[in-house]
Amino acid sequence: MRIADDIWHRVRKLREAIEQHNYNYYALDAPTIPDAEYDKLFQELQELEQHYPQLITPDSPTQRIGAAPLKAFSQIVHRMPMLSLGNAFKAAEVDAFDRRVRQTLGVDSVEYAVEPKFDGLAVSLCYEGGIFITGATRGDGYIGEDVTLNLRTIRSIPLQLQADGYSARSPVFMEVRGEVLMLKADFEKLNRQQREKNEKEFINPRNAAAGSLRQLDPGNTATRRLTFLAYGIGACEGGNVPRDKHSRVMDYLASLRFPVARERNVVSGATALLEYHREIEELRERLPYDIDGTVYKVNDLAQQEKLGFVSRAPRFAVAHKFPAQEAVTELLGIDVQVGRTGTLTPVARLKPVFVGGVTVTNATLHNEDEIRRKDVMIGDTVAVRRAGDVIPEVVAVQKEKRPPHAKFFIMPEHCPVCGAKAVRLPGEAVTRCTGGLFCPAQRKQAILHFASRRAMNIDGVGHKLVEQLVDNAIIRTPADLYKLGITALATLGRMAEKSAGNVIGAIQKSKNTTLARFIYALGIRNVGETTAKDLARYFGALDRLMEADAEDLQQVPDIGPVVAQSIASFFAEGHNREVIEQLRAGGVRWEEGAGTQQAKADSSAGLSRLSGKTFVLTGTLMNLTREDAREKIEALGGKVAGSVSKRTDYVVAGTDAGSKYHRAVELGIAILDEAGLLQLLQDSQGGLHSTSRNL
Ligand code: JCF
Repeated sequence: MRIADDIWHRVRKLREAIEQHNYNYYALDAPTIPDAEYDKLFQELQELEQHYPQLITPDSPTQRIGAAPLKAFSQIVHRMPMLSLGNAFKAAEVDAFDRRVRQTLGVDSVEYAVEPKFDGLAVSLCYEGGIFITGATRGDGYIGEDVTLNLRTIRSIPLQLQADGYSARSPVFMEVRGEVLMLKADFEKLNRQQREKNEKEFINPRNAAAGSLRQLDPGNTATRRLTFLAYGIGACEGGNVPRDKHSRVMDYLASLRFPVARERNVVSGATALLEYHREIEELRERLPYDIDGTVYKVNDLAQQEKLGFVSRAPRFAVAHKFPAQEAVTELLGIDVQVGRTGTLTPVARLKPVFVGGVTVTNATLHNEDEIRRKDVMIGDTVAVRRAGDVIPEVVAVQKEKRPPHAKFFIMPEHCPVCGAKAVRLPGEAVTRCTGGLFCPAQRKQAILHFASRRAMNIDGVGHKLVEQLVDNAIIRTPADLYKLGITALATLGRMAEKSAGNVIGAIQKSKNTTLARFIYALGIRNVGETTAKDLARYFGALDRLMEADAEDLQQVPDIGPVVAQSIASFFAEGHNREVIEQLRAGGVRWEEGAGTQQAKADSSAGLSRLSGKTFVLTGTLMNLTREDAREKIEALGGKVAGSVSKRTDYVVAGTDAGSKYHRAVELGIAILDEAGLLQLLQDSQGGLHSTSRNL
């Protein structure tokens, strides 16, 4: 059958477009169309090829998947061996490397091509006449496994080289060297899927990539999204491959559309190498893929040749490794720690182990379910991970090393600090101490939260002070803060009278607050800042909030059954009510209003002037901060928006008001100055107080 020219043309266009999008997505990390659009193009091509199978060519993007499973991998001999790199861990080792290089070359300073060291699997891709023919794992460096079919499923690997300026002269033969890896985001996604299918999760992206690349059925590989990053060229014949600098070889690979590290650079001297290493370590967590160090290569290829090789590693390159983020050690015991809302967290007590650059003796086990999922027992040999500033965690157990005396961990039925009953609610992963503010551990956390900046904002009441105040039985509850005198503080010894005075001053100052801040400061489980604001706006007064049952609470916009229940339970607790009473008696105060709940009922009578009104604040106010103004408006049922529109009711303009002011004038919206706002607030409040029933 003769195929019409326009179909041929369409197929070619689709293939070009799809490969372009593959490149944009995988190599440049800058997709230009949504995934759904890409899928449409792909589907159209698949349909055309189904209809006209004679159009199918091996380099069609649809042919990346689709080969039958293999029985075993065959072997491929690398034309040029795949070397390993010598390692350096310390600055002194990097200095020594640079010194040796300079001495051998007889020069004062050496230029290095530098890049992050990818934590993946090394592979070699063979191109003949610009077409991807075979690909192999590193194997023993001389002979690897033929994983061509799996590599073809990796969309960042060009099937056909087509670079501007080079395409006419693709090398007759070329081995492209690089690493196959799984992006962190794809790894998280894969493990989520594994969890849902009740299948084993992968320990890290590297293992996931290795497992995926070595699938005998390429269909399996295709379902796991892998990425390729090139780092060099092996054997090569013909073409116009740069022969002077490694950095230019990398530019050449990039021009052939191979993904290469964006962070690659050229620097001179050992100091610059170490500086680069620090920069990359700083960047590490934010990179989309795992790295385990940096690679330094003498940039000049003639100098590389002069330096040559020792055994199987080049003398012209070195891998500067980060301290390992995972280490294996022994799990000596499991302690249980208590958090602010009573969360009991099992913490592994470990035989000290050096990991991520520090000695670690504790690591979190998260919760009971995680312990079961990983099948952790006391006495086990475990892998511990410490990445960046994240809390170290136990990631896996080496079950084959489990001793016969290994002990099963059972979550305690009582809080280890206060002895109150510990419960695990249905559907929740965490076990909680029910001791509430009677529990010293919860009490400390609760007081710290109460004093924190976004709550009561008490300067100077930090971790150490609270620890001392509670341990010495000077305070028990947040309310006790308001009974503190300078003498009591001074007895702690660590504080000069002046700073004790400052702390007392800050405590006194915090007495003037808002209802929203106060509700947030109480530290009710599931009640963050936003929910606290919603509650304050809706109820307008603390008593009304305290009297509300779970059903009433669900009437508040955005509050569901779970949050409603935790609020109701909090206020049902006599101890909590007592502390609130003491806080009020101690002088903590805020402005109250009818709230939107009341306002709704009152609005027909025109009593609430702010409920449902939208304000925009602009410029600098003299007596109020913007945050104060917002809180006051919200306390009376108003809303504060960020930009002026037709729906804006008032624009509050301070000094230096800019475009928002002009926009308000344009739209004919009411403009208030600060005095006008205060007047409006006062009027609205007065009106409500005189008519509100529950105050
Ligand atoms: O992971 C890398 N970025 C990397 C690994 C870079 C290189 O230039 C390498 C490598 C492994 C071996 N060069 C060799 C010879």
